[in-house]
Amino acid sequence: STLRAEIPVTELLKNDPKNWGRWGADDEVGSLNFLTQAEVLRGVQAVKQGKTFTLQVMMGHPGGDPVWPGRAQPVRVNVMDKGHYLCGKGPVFPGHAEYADDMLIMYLQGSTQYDALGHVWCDDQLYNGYDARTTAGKMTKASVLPIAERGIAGRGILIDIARHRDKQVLDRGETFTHEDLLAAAAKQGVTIEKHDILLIRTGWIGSFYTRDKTEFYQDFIEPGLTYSPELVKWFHEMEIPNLVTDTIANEVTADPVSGVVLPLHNALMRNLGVTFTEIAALDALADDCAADGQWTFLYTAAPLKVAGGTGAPVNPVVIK
Ligand code: UVW
Repeated sequence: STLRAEIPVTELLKNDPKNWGRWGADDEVGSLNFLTQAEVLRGVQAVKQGKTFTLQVMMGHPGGDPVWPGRAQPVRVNVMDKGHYLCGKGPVFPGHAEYADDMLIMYLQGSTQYDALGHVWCDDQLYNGYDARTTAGKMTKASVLPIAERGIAGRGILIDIARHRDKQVLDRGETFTHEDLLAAAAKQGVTIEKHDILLIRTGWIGSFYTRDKTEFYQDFIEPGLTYSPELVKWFHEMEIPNLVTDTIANEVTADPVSGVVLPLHNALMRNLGVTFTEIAALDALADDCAADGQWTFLYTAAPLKVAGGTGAPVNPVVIK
């Protein structure tokens, strides 16, 4: 099967750089450390028009909610509504105010989300060398909480690979590299700068809502970035703090060459501490950028503060 790795991921990545220890033995936010005050101001300088965009996919979309196979879609449950009052079961307050309540049951990666740096690992070690046993029960190292408490702000840049290839959406398993990102950026008339928050549009998530779901999830292969030592070196040298894509896993799910599944989760997230934002809604932003030619902006995100969480839902806000 295409999902059977022939070599261990650690063997594949053995010569790749790591940022472990770069920000101290206790660091849990990794490459977000690159987003200094000066970088936030560089992001603010990218604001030219005052247009705002939100990047979370809708939860409870009539076309379904895209999730990694095996995870359930978010479920919103009404707990209290007018019906309870009509049945005489609603709480009666002095003055007769009534209210509605509901709750959400979801995987923390079941919508647009930030992954904790310890979300994926290999060789029993998480980002910064933390022992993988610290994930037992709840994450006590490299959970999403330090990322959520820090918040994310900086200059964002959108690279529209689908547009670059004159497509609405990339094909299943279609790959691209950092060289393709650079070529697309050149066509867009922008330059990816050091410390940019990198947003990549493939059209994949936008296509989910109207597609047959069996077809969408077939073999669970997405389009995406592919692993290579050169790509990892580029992310390392560019000091990219945050990778945001409109796919479920931010990379082509299984490396077509080695068969290893999720090598970039290990090469970028675990080894370099690059934070991953997945399942982002980028179509409206991309349409607007294509229309006005402005592909850079202030990107901000505040994932939910989930203690011990392996990830957290988020609704990033972009200001152009
Ligand atoms: C896995 O890597 C399993 O999930 P995600 O795509 O949410 O990071």
